[in-house]
Amino acid sequence: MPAIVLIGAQWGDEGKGKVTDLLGERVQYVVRYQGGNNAGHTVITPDGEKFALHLMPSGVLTPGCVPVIGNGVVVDPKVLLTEIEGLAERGIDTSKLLLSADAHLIMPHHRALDRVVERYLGSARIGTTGRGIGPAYGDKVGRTGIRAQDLLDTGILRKKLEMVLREKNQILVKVYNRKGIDADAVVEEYLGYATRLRPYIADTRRILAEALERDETVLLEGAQATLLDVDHGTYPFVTSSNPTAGGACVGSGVPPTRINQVIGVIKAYTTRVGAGPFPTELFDDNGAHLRKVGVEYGTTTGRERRCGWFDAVVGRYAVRVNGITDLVVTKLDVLSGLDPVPICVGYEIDGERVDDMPMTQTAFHHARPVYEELPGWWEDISKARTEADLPAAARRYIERIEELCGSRVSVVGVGPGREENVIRH
Ligand code: 2SA
Ligand code: GDP
Ligand code: MG
Repeated sequence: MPAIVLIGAQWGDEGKGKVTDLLGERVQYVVRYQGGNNAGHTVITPDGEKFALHLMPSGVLTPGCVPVIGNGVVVDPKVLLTEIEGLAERGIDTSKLLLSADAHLIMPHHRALDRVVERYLGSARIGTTGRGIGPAYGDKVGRTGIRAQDLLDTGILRKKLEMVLREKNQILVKVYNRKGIDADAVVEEYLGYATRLRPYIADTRRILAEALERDETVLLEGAQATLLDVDHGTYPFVTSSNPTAGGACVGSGVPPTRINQVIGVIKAYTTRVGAGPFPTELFDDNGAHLRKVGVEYGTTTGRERRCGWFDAVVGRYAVRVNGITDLVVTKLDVLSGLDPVPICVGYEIDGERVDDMPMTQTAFHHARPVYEELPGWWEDISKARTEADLPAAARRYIERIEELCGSRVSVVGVGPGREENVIRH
């Protein structure tokens, strides 16, 4: 009966992969509903094996769980096939994967445009992952996209591609002085992928509806995060999809009335990769500590992540916009040895104290954090499994996050491993 949504509450890389994997045994389906291979979800299995998943839902690592790539995802077929092969080589069963016939495909012109537009933007660039995500969603909304189902019909694939390339090649050649893309070569390449992807292409909307009718549990796994949402994030420094809980319905076809839990994954501090405003960003030794101890480097691109203190304004906003019922605070262990630990409780914007996300982008660019200092702790907390195992200062830190964000904290991550958690509720 129930569907559970799991989302990132900040700017991404909160540890969604780990939490999805943790829930794996309680759910029958794990569905990606937006984004593409810009995502990097890390899962470490109990025997210490590390997996970095990009398109494959994190549930693939749980035997018995069906991984689903929903209609809202943009799929680079070559990347998906490489990921399937890589997992199979490591003994993971990928045969149950379902790929929505309505999912849009990332085409060579999307990747080319993503990279060239970023260069053209210069200092105004977004800092995208260069995977073609924005241009693919652009074509989807512009109704010139090519979908997984088009791989099943050579005539349609060729017709659609030729039509879209007539325009995109003009842009690549005339605006950006790049080489045009040859439609014949792309059709040939994609027909090769079609043969291999055909067994996975399915009517996932119907399959999920039937699963819910059978009282099975469906987990809708978000990629990126609330502040990267194209509608609710720090536009234009966002991704081109809707990672927020509302996007889970659109990107999977699961109706809102089926959702009975929204889990928000939030880091005990903040990171951001790519450009855009970040009020609590640190440029000092504390920032270096967070990056080093938290190993804050992009899972997909290897880029250094920007690091800063916990921002409760962002946390409160995420609780509100997603309707979060439970927070999972990850990486509390990374804060050990920092004393005091500041939390941003509000902003000062042009001389005024503000407790909520401001209405305009300009105001957010002017936001200066107002900090409250909490006492730190020095102990290694990675072996803690119950609240009583945590030092008093660490317990207080979590309670303060609950108070400031307005949601209970159900689980606290104290290490990257599946079992490295303090369960509170
Ligand atoms: P895009 O490529 O069009 O989605 O980029 C637009 C913005 O979205 C950000 N973005 C991300 N932020 C955090 N993590 C992401 N996944 C990877 C990871 C990132 C990596 O898990 O570490 O490896 O660099 C992700 N994907 C997109 C991006 O930085 C832009 O700010
Ligand atoms: P995602 O995109 O939200 O799935 O997050 P990423 O996988 O990109 O980045 C999160 C990183 O933090 C990964 O390397 C995880 O293994 C790691 N991680 C997750 N939870 C914890 C935790 O509680 N403590 C520590 N130290 N690392 C964690
Ligand atoms: Mg990530």
